[in-house]
Amino acid sequence: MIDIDFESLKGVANQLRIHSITATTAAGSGHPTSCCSAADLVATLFFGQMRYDAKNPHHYNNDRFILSKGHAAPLLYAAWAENGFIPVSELAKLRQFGNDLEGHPTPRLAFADVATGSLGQGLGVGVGMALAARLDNLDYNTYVLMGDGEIAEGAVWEAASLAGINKLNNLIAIVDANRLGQSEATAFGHDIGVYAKRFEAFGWRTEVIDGHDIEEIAEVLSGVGLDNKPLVLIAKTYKGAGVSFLQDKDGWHGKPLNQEEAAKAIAELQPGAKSGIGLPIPAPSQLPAPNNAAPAGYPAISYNLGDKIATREAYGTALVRLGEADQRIVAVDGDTKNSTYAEKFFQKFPNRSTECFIAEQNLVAVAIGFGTRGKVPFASTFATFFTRAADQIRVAGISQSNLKLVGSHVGVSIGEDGPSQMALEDLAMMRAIVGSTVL
Ligand SMILES: Cc1ncc(C[n+]2csc(CCOP(=O)(O)OP(=O)(O)O)c2C)c(N)n1
Repeated sequence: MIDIDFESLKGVANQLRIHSITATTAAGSGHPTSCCSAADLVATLFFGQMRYDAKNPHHYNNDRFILSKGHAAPLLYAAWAENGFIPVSELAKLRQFGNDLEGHPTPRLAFADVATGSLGQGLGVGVGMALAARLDNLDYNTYVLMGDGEIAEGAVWEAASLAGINKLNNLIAIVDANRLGQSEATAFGHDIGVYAKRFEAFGWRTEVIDGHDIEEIAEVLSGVGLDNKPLVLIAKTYKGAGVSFLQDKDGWHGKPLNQEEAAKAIAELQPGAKSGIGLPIPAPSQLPAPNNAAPAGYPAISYNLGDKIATREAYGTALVRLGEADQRIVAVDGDTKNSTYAEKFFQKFPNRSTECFIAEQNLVAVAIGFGTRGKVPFASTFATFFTRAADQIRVAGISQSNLKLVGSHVGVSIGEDGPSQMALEDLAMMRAIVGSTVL
């Protein structure tokens, strides 16, 4: 964290709130109160903590930021306007047909690595990114902002587990614990020690903080990477924070303010607001860029006419051959690698292989994370078990992810094991994915 006076950061946070309210009021829809609760966290991250080139969001060693609670998109857009990447005037086009500033972020925006908004998916993608940073010997950190309602999703805990197992101290989760969900209070409200215990159980270092105290946020963030564990900030916040008639009030989720209400809110926020334009942003360190270039060609594998080779075994052999030619290739598997034959790759290239254990939603999310970092991920398990990750796969389509899913034991081929192991429905599912090719 570089030296930025906390008063400035408080001002920027209010400016982000103003943008979020103004844009959603203009759009006539959106989630302004979900933006307001996280504004102090986002201001501190984007203006002093994260090391990145704001002119080049794709810089290979920029710190990554995943807005897992994608409905707070206006806050993300406001941050990238206040750091100078998009003109502030663009924010007024939020949610307009044909504009890339959609209601939830997608990678059509240079600063969004993945589509978010289907809650619970960001942390798994962050695990993939953090693993990719290690593989490439880069020192960027991956920050994932989640809602407290969101972390009821099981996929979050699949990801938390793998992050703990791999001691990903370059991964930072932030829980914006504003007590409220969409239709009512979250199960644990502001009893946020519950979340700390859960993350601790998964091998994380936990910090329970006041998510509106910029000084405290900055202080705990200055400890990023000092441990051999992933770090989670459980930030106690208030939904609608900063606006007296919204703050901590139920019934305001996903509701824009009308013109009059917006004017009243802005009148409260404006005196303490400050633009972020011109504030110094720490640069990414200059480490060698990874070689993510595609090879000129791939080796052919020939079999003799009449040879009988199981398709899964041929997959394992082919993946190794591809991996020899193309160092972008990484493999992930869900404790089936001796059946899918991904183990051939795991044995040959252990540093490019990740065992994700029996957690298929996370298996797919981790692969997506690798894909965002220029890798070519191959994820394998029994074909039928990919249906568990239907939503991650669907969102990968929206993200235009480079993702190879390899399912073994297709159709009724595993007949003796019974129908629970047979891949039948998955073909229909895969064929519905935008941009997909099914072989
Ligand atoms: C998987 C999924 N289920 C439901 C929704 C609908 N939804 C959008 S926001 C929201 C509440 C989120 O609450 P929280 O995570 O606490 O975020 P907050 O807006 O309070 O910051 C819900 C249920 C969704 N987007 N994704």
